[in-house]
Amino acid sequence: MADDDKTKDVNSFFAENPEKADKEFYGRVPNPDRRGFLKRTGLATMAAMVGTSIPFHRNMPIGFVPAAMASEDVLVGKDGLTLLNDRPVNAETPPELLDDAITPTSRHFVRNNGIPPEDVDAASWTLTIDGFVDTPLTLSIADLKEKFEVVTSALTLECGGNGRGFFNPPAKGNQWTYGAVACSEWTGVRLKDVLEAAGVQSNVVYTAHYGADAHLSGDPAKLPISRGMPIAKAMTDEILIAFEMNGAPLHPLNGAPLRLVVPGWPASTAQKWLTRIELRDVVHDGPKMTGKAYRVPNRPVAPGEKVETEDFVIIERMPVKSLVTFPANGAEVGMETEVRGHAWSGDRTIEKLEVSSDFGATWQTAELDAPVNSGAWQNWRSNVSFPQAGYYEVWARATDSNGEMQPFAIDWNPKGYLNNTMHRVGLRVS
Ligand SMILES: Nc1nc2c(c(=O)[nH]1)N[C@H]1C(S)=C(S)[C@@H](COP(=O)(O)O)O[C@H]1N2
Ligand SMILES: [Mo]
Repeated sequence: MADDDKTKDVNSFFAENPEKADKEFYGRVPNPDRRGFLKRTGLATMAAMVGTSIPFHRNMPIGFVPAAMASEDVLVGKDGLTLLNDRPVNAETPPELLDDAITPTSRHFVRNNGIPPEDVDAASWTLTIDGFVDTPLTLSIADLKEKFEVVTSALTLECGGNGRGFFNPPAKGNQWTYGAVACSEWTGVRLKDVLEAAGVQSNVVYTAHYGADAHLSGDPAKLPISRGMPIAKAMTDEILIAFEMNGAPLHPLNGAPLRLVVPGWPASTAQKWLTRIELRDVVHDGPKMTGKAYRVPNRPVAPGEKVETEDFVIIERMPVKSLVTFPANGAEVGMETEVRGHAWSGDRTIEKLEVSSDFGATWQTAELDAPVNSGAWQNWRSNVSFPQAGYYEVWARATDSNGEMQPFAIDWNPKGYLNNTMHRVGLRVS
């Protein structure tokens, strides 16, 4: 790479060819155990990009991208998201920016495990359906639109690790707080229709999903993530192979030009940059399907307890949960205010939403809308009045159609999945 290129965007060099970028900047290939000494040219370039010298540059790990350079470039087209990691890009949405019934694309969270493909061409993109099918299919996006019914629905996607940041003892991984959840309007064809067209053979038990993103190491033989789901789930009506998000082509960070949308299950099943779905006669074993990834212990465990890998089971549905999206945490309000938000529960519906403004002593039932369609979160609102000025917390708790209610305290697990504790919002009343 030419020296003058470096001043443009260090992230794209690391994205395109991480090993080469590391060599250019640090003079050797990445080794997570060792600190790297920036080469003189690399140091000069980084200093120019952050706008001053970097006194502690000797302590920067190899492959390190200063946060000051990272935040702006990597979230083009997103608005107000909090960047948790820039390589891979992980960004969540503050709850008060999730107030819309339908989440705008600019506020849909981003959870990448690898490096997205660049300069994708929707016109030449294809999706292959193979494995145990009667007729393997390779379909363009135009084929999908022509051969199958095109449907639009609002669908909730939540990362299995949403809320991980509140675990104690802490769980490793992105420290998501509240905002790895969204409900955008997706347009596409039903996965079920496409699988039926290929002919699902009787021995099929599981799907395997493949996307076009690259592994962080740059090794083309490695996949960042490839998950799947039981065939019975795959054949449900709500799951889409989507090519539009909120009436426009998908955002590049959300899987353009084609992705799966699997409402109610960990969003890791919703493969982005989708290129292939394989039908298998055994449970899938791709990256992030095995070990402890997207798995929880098969029994309740004490906080901090060590659990053997063989005692972990694959997460299926996401649990009952709600968010307060208005007012924002820390807001000043009058003696009476509307409180509102959303609630959802895997592939169930929400029956009841209650709010408390006296630390859980009493609860009032909120007005709760039906989902706009199956797979969408439900909107709720309630007028809350306060007896006098001071500090209050508004708590929200949802109960689903199976009678399951959100807990007050975290049900701890080693990897920090499925945190569905009540959302609490602090308010100053004057
Ligand atoms: N190809 C691919 N698909 C992927 C991922 C990924 O890293 N690569 N991340 C998964 C995870 S863990 C989540 S939570 C969702 C996030 O979707 P979003 O980034 O559109 O919000 O995408 C899923 N699909
Ligand atoms: Mo995720």
